[in-house]
Amino acid sequence: MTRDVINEIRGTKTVPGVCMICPWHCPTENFVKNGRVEYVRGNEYAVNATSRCVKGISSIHSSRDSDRLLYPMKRNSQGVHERISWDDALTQIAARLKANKDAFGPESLVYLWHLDSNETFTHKLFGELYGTPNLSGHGAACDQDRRLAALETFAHPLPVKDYANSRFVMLWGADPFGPNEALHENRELLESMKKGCRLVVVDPNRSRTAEKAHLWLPIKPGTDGALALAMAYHIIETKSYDQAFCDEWVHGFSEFAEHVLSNEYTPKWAETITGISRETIIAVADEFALTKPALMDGLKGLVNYTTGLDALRTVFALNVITGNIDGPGNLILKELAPLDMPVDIPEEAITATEQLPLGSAMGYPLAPDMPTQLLPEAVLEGNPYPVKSLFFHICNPAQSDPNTRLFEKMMAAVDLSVTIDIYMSETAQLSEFVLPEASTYERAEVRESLWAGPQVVFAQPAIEPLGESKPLYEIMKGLAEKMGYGEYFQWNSWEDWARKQTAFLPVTYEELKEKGVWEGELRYHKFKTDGGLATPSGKFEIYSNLFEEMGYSPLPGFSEEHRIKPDAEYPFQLINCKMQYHCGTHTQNNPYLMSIVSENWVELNTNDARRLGIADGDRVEVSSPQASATISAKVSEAVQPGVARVPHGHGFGRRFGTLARGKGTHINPLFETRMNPVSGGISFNECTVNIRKI
Ligand SMILES: Nc1nc2c(c(=O)[nH]1)N[C@H]1C(S)=C(S)[C@@H](COP(=O)(O)OP(=O)(O)OC[C@H]3O[C@@H](n4cnc5c(=O)[nH]c(N)nc54)[C@H](O)[C@@H]3O)O[C@H]1N2
Ligand SMILES: Nc1nc2c(c(=O)[nH]1)N[C@H]1C(S)=C(S)[C@@H](COP(=O)(O)OP(=O)(O)OC[C@H]3O[C@@H](n4cnc5c(=O)[nH]c(N)nc54)[C@H](O)[C@@H]3O)O[C@H]1N2
Ligand code: SF4
Ligand SMILES: [Mo]
Repeated sequence: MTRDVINEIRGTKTVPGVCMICPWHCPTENFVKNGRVEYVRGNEYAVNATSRCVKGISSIHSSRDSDRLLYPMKRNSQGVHERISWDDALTQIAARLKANKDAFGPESLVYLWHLDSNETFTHKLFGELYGTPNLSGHGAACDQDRRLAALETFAHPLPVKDYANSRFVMLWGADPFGPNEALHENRELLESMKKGCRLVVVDPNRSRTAEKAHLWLPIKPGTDGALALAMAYHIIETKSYDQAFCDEWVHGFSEFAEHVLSNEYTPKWAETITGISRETIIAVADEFALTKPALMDGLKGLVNYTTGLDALRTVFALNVITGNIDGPGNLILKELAPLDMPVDIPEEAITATEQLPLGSAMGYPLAPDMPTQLLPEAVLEGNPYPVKSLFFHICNPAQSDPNTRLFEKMMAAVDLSVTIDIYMSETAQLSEFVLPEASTYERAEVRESLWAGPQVVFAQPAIEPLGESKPLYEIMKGLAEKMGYGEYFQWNSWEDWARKQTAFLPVTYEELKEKGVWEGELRYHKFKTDGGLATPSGKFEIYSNLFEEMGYSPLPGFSEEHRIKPDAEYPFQLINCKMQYHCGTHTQNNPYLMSIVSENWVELNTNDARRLGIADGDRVEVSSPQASATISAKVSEAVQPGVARVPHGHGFGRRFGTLARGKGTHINPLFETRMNPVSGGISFNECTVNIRKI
C-alpha cells in the first residue's frame, strides 16, 4: 500500500524517519495523527525498506513511554538526581569543562557515543573548538576487530554484503536469521537461496541461521582463525585462487601463501583445534574457491574472542585471493554519498590537538575506536594521562561493557560526568548530569545508511519533543553558546543545516525531504575505475606493512596465547548472542517486546544439564572467577556440550523503567577486562563459568 492510501484510510500524515533500535538504521516512514505516531514501516522509496521487523515497528512506544526522561537533572550531595533547568545545566557543564581544560588540557574530555550521525555537531564543538582528540564510538564493545581487519585489508571500515547476487555464502559467527531476521539484506539471502545460493554457517551453536544452512560447521569456540587458515592452505596448495586477480590487485599474496604453507596450517592441523574434520574443511574450501560469485563474512562470534582479529583478517583474505571482492554477489566496499558538514568551523578557530588520542597513548595505535576497557585506568590513575570529563550519548556502558564494578568505580571518581539519553539508563544513574534527548521521532537527522550503494536517509521530526527533551544538535548549540562558541552554531531551524549538509546530492532538497531517502547507483569493482583502493599500496592488503611498522604481525596467524579456556574449576565457556526480539539495552521497557520475551536465560546442552541435575526453567547460579549471577536455565540441543550461552546478555536485570526493572539477569559483571591485544576490541566470549542448580 502506498503512503497516500494509508494516509487516506487512517487520516494520517507521513513524515520520513530512521529506525534507531538496532545498528542497521533502516529508513522508515512515520504515520502521524494529532501529534502522535500511529504507525511506522520501512520507507517505500528505499531499496532497503524493512517493514516486517517487530522491534522497529514497536519502537513507536519510545515516542510515548511514560518512563522517558523529561527534563535535565543533576545529582545532589546526597547522590539523588534533581530537576534542573537547561540553562543551569549547560552553564554549569560549560564552566566545569573550561576548568578541566585549563587544569588538565582538552584531552581530559572523553565523549563516547554509539552510531549517531548527529555526532558531527559534537565533533565540531568538542573536537575542533574545545580540542579533544577523544571523541569515540563505542565500537570496542561491538565490531572493533572486524573494522580493523577491514581497514587493514580494504581501507574501508564497513564492507557490506551483496547477497542478492551471490551463489555461495559462508557466515562465521553471525546469525542473520536470528536477531537480524527482518533486515532487508537477510531477506535477500533467503531469496538468493531459493535461486540456488548455498549457505555454509560456522557456529558452535545451532543458531537460527545454522538451522537454515545447507551445511553447519559446529566449531569449537574461538577457533575460527584456524579453520580459515586451513581453508587458505588448501586453496593455495591446489592453486584454486584467482592468480590474475592476485597478480594485479593483491598486495602480499606471495608472502601470505608462503606464510600459510610454511607454518603448515593444514586441514589436518586445524581438525584437532576446531573439531571440524579435514575432509569437511577441504570440501568447503573447494566449494568456496570454485563457486563464483561468493562471499564470506564474520561478526560477533568472531570478534568476541582474542583470536577474532586474525580470524577476520584471514576471512577477508579468502575473499580477496579468490577474486570475490566488490563485485556482484561479493562483499561490497560501500560507496559513500557526497554529504557536506552541517556546520563549518574556520581554520583559525580550530584548536590543534597536542596529545595523542587515548587509544594510541594507551598502546593501541590501530584501534578504530577507543579501547574503553582502559578508560577506568585513565580516570582512576591518570594513566596515560588524566581524564576528568566523561560524556555518554546513545550508549550505556554501565550495562553493556564488561567488568561492571570497575566501571562504577570509575564513575564515582570522575570529576564531571554527563549522560545524554532518552531514559534514566544505568550509565545516567551513575552520572552527575543527565540530559534528556528527544527521540528519533522528534528530531532531524541526515545519515548515510548501510545499504550497499550510496544512500542518504533524511529523518525529520514527526512529533514535538516529549517534556523538555531536545535533539543533540540543539544541546550542542546551547552548550556552544555557554562555552563562547555560539557564533559557529547559527541556525534558526534544523532545515538550515540539513539544506547545507545535503546541498551536493543530485536531488532537490524538496524531493529529498518528501521522500526521506536518496539512493545513488550501486557500482561494482570501483577500485578498477577509481584508481585503486585507499590502502598504502592501492591494492587489497593481505600483508600489512602498517601492522609491521607498529610491531604487529603483518600476516594473520592463529595463537591461543591470550585465550581463556574452560578448566576443571570453571568448565563452561560462557558465550553471548543477541536476543531476537530485543536490542541492546534500548528495548526492555517496551510493552510489545516485553510481552513476547521478558527475561533472558542461559542455554545449556541437554547432556550437561542432565549431569548437573538441571531441568528446563530451573534457576541456576552462574559463577565466573569475577562474579556470580542467578538466571533461568534453558536446556537445549542447540548449544554444544561445555558451552553456556546467554542470549543478548546485557539488557536485563536491573533496568530503568517500570516494565524492565527486576526482569532477567545482568550478566556483564561476570566478565573480566579482556581485549584483543591489537584492536582493543572487547572479548566478551572469553569467560569461563561454573554452573549449579540453586
Ligand atoms: N534482535 C537484535 N538484533 C540485533 C541486536 C540485538 O541486540 N538484538 N544487536 C545488534 C548488534 S549491536 C550487533 S553487533 C549485531 C550482531 O549480529 P550477529 O553477530 O549476527 O548476532 P549474534 O546473535 O551475536 O550472533 C553471533 C553468533 O556467533 C556464535 N558464536 C559464538 N562463539 C562463536 C565462535 O567461537 N565461532 C563462531 N563461528 N561462532 C560463534 C553465536 O552462537 C551466535 O550464533 O546484531 C544487531 N542486531
Ligand atoms: N553481555 C553482552 N554485552 C554486550 C553485548 C552482548 O552481546 N552481550 N553486545 C555488545 C555490542 S555488539 C554492542 S553494539 C554494545 C551496545 O551497547 P551500547 O553501545 O551501550 O548501546 P545500547 O546498549 O544499545 O544502549 C543504548 C543507550 O542509548 C539510549 N538511547 C536509545 N535511543 C536514544 C536516542 O535516541 N538518544 C539518546 N540520547 N539515547 C538513546 C538507550 O536508552 C540506552 O541507554 O553492547 C555490547 N555488550
Ligand atoms: S532491522 Fe529492525 S530494529 Fe533494526 S533498524 Fe531495521 S527496523 Fe529497526
Ligand atoms: Mo554491536
